[in-house]
Parts: sequence; structure tokens; C-alpha cells
Amino acid sequence: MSLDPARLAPMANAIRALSMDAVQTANSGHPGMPMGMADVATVLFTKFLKYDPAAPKWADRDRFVLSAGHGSMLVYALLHLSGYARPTMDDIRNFRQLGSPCAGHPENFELDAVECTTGPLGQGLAMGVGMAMAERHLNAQFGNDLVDHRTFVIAGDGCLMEGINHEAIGLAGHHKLGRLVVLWDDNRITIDGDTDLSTSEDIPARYRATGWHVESCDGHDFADIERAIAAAIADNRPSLVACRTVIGKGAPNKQGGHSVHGAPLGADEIAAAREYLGWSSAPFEVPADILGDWRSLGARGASAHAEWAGRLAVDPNAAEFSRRMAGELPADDGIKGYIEGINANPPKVATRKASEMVLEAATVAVPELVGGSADLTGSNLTKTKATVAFGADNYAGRHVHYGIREFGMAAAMNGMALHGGIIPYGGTFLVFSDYCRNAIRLSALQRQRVVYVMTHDSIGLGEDGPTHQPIEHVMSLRAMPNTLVFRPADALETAEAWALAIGQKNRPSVLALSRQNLPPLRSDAEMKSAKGAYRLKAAEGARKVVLLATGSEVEIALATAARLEAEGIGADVVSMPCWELFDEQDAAYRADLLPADALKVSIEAGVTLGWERYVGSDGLTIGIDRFGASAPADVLYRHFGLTADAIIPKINAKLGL
Ligand SMILES: Cc1ncc(C[n+]2csc(CCOP(=O)(O)OP(=O)(O)O)c2C)c(N)n1
Ligand SMILES: [Mg+2]
Repeated sequence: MSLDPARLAPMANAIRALSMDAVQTANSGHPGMPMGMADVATVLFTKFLKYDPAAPKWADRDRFVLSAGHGSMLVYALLHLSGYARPTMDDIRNFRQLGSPCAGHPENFELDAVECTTGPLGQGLAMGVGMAMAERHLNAQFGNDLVDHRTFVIAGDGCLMEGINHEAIGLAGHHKLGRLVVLWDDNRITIDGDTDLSTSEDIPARYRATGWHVESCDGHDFADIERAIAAAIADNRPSLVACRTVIGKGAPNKQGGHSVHGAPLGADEIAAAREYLGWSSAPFEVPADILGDWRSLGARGASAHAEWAGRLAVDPNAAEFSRRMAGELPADDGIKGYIEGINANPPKVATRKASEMVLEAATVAVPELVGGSADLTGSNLTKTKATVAFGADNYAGRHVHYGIREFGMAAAMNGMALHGGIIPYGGTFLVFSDYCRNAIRLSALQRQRVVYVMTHDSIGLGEDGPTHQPIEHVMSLRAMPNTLVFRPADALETAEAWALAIGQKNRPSVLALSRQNLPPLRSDAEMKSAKGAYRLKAAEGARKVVLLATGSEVEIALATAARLEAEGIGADVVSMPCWELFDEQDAAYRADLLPADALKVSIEAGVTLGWERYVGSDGLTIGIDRFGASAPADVLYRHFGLTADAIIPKINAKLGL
């Protein structure tokens, strides 16, 4: 179809009408961004984007990310108009209401065609970078016949102003992700007012300096938009297209001002907008000819999809490609065999080292594992022999040097997981999980399999001191829904944690790993960590105490139990590598580990807040409720009372002995 403005303008106005009417009906939402970007989005969807509304998950579709997630009505309108089964017009009528997939912000788990959940500004663009990395990686592995698509992002001033933008575009520029195109809604308005209230940055200059190609266009001139996007696609660098737009375009009295950002236009202004746009249809009605234009353009993608399916059918790697894209692990993840090896000869190593050892096996057996580290590769031990560096000269590489960009790394990993075909894992120090915390939260909210390798997990890291010693981190990550937090106690539990983490199709895992060496505590083939907690040692004398511990403190619990037994006090030791999995066990299993008639004592080198859940209000919590200190690890363990010597008197006091 030609880009005859006479036909494109009403198509864009359909987006404007649906957006203003849905926000008005909900009495809540953001009309300004969808109305302002309606023209750009119409050109993108009608002229450039490769998609098939009948197959929203087609592997080789272009990815479209609405990073400015507050403008969610833009994507809902686009999907409906172009012919996706959902959202229906009723879904749009129920915008922002309970049960409607047209949620306040786009949610990947509500609509198949929503590529990622956006709203936390900046992260959509950063996930787009991960999607573009995934595309190049899989292209390098499977070739142009199967993987040959682009990632388009619509981002607002806010997305570009956030700190994560710096990290994300640095990665994209460095890796020359030429298939990434960011359409910037350059409306010079944010919530507070004009952007000159808060910024005087030369954004195009910053992008150019970071290795990007920059175009600009009049975001309300269809031909100019087409020219700019075509130029962006033609360039082999990632591209920013500055689309100069008027926020709320079409609302004659309010457009261009910040009042249209996030509030309904009101009945009078909506009537004025209908007049101004020449839009006479009732709310939620789109004239048949305009809908017909949208639908016929949407249907275009079916042939590209069919051609791709034809190529897949004869491709020698079809089965492997389909397996990876479906997120199914290979029959052998390499970990079972590895566990047999360490059980025969249990190593005394730090759990970060144990993680590297199991990854050596897993990265050979599971080619979709793509690792990385935020410049702590030698500390996090994420790189294996099978995983060489990813880069513009080798997109097939499987280890990403993310640089010192924790947030950018985590968001990119989300993008890779969402893209499909990759199980991303990446490392930093646990204490810096705060730097990427909102992206971990988005892994969980988006139900994505991302594995966070968070090493140096306690005061056990020693001399680097309190800035580097996690205290509240393990517990605060446990507070995050749909997230598994593992704190393994030895090499075997670390291997089990990895097997469990990569087996989770719909949630992220955080592995909290020690810097210091830990002795082997168990050697058996039963995957005991799968239950989240298990009895490592049963009381020999009459049981009076149950010690609950994780990670490096399980060793201390065992030493404490031995001393108690010597005094005639029977004590169980329960290793508890993953609270969340334990909480999923049946009541009988949980009650058996946490008997009512014993004193329950938790030992963990972190905040005690939360352990009451298991030890009860009359239990004992041993931990650290203050910041750490700089000293060798063994000195710190004594200083903070995490030794059998310090713990025994507290238990005796509780028992009234
Ligand atoms: C990380 C984050 N901080 C703050 C917000 C709240 N917020 C939503 S939209 C917005 C302003 C965004 O401005 P811009 O991107 O220019 O959008 P426009 O007003 O042009 O639609 C803010 C501060 C958010 N969603 N995410
Ligand atoms: Mg703006």
C-alpha cells in the first residue's frame, strides 16, 4: 500500500480516538503519548514492522517494545486495529479494569503480542537492547533463513533521561546492534512540564558519541517519518530517530502541554478533538473502511511468515531451533553427570567456584546458556571454556562482558529471555543487586527464566568491608514474589541450585554464592534442594533443638549441633537453600522439619528479619542486624557472634539451662 497521507491520517486518528475514549471511560490513563506518537506508530506498523497478527509468537517477527509504557493505549490500539485476536474492542472498553488484558501498563503475560512489560521508564529500551543481542546471537547460530529480524522501540523523554539509558545504549553502541531502532517521542514534555525544567542535554550528541546513528524527523509528516525510519534501517549502527511530536496531538486546546500526559481529556475537549480530527464515530467504533485498511496491512505479514515456515521445514537445525525457542531444556543438562563426579570426590571450594564447575558442564550440554558478568568475571566465575566472548566480531559468543552496568545487564538479560532461545545468566557482587533490583523485579513480574549469579554473599567476603558486605540483600530478595533465592551450602547444593534454576520456565533465580571455601556437607544423588530445605543431620539424643541455616552458616550449624549433642541435647540441622521451594512443600513435610516441640534456631549471616516465620516468636534468630566491618572473614565471624562458641550459650539460655 502506498503511504497516501489521505488514507494514513484516518488510520492514525483511529489510534487517537481509541486512546482518548478509553482513558476517558476509565477515568484514568495517559492520552498524550499515544495521540502524539500515533502518526509515527502508523508508519512503523504499516510500512516497516514484520509481524503476523495470526501468529503473535512467530519466532522471526520483528520485536516492538513500547518503552514509554504509560502510553499503553498506543499498543492496545495498534494490536486491535492490525488484527490480533486480543485485545478485542471489549478489552479496550475495559481498559485499566480488573481482568482486562488492557492493563494500565503493557504486560507481556496478559497479551501474547506485548513483547515485554513496561512502565518503569528506561527499562523497555534496555530490554530492547537484550532482544537485539539475542537476535544477532541466534542469527549467528542458525543463519538468516531462521533468524533475521529487527527490534523497534518507542521511547519517551523519560526513557532517555533515566540512568539505565546510559548503560543500555553503551552496550548497544559497543556491540554495533544495527538492527535496533529507537523511535524517540521528542515532545519536550514530561509530567512536571517542559523538559527544559530539568534537562539541557544534547541527546543526539550523546547517542552519536556512544556509537549510534541519529536521524530526526517531523513526527507528524508521514513521508518524513518514512524517510527517517528507512535511513535508520539502512545504517549498520543502532539508530535513534528523534521524532519531533506534539504531545496529545489532536486535542486542539490541550495538545503540546503537560496536562495531556496523564489525565483524561474531559468531555468537552474530546468533543473538540472529534471536530478537529474530523472523527465522527462513536467511542470504540472504527469506520469499516479505516479498519479495513488496518486489517489488510496487518494481513501482509502472513506471507512473510509462511515463507519463513517453509524455510524452517527444510532447515537441518529446525528441531534444535524449535526446542530452544520453546524454552525446553535438552534431555541431558549435563548436571546429573557432574553431580556423580563430585559425589565420588567431594570438593572443598567456595560456592562461586562450585558454580563455575557446574557451569563448565552445563554450558557444554545446554547451548542456550548465555552468560556474562558486570566486569567481575574473575570473581563471579561465570565464564566457562564453552562460552567465548560475545561481540560484534563474534555474535555467536556466549559470554557477555557487560561492563560495569549491573542494571543494563539485568535488563538486557530480561530482553534475551523474552526474545526466546536463550537462558541468560549474569553475575555481580550480591551487594550490587540493588543496582539492578528493579530489573530483577521485572524478571519476576514478566515470569522470565533469568539466573542471577550473585557472589560474595556475606561478611564472609572479608576485607572489602561494609560497602561490599551484603546484610539485608538475601532477605530482601526473598521478599520479591515469583523469585527463587538460593543460598547453597556446598558444591553439591550449588549444582542442585543450578539444575533447579534452569529448570524454571517461568521465574528467575538468584544464586547467592560465597567467596570463601566451604566444606562438602553431603554426598548423595537425591536432589534434596528441590524441596527447598531438608534435614541434613538428625538429632542423636532426644531432640530439643532444630538448627536452620543456609549457605556458609550450615557448617556452623553442624558444629553447633555437635557441641549440643556432646552436652546431651539432641539437635537436628536443617539446610535451607531455598525458602520459596520449601514454602511450596506440603504441610506434613514442613511440619516434620519444623517440629512444634523443639527450640528452633536460625543461623544466617544477614538480617534476622523474617526468620520468625520458621523459628516462631519463641525461637532464636542468629544473624547480623547492622552493617559489617573490614577484617578477615574468620575475625568477622567471631566478631559478629557467628560461631558455635557464641551460639551455644544463647541456646542454653533459651532452654533454661
Ligand atoms: C522509573 C520511573 N520513574 C518515574 C515514573 C513515573 N512517570 C511515568 S511517565 C513519566 C514522565 C515521562 O515523560 P516522557 O517520557 O517524556 O513521557 P510523555 O509525558 O512525553 O508522555 C514519569 C515521571 C516511571 N513510570 N518510571
Ligand atoms: Mg515527553
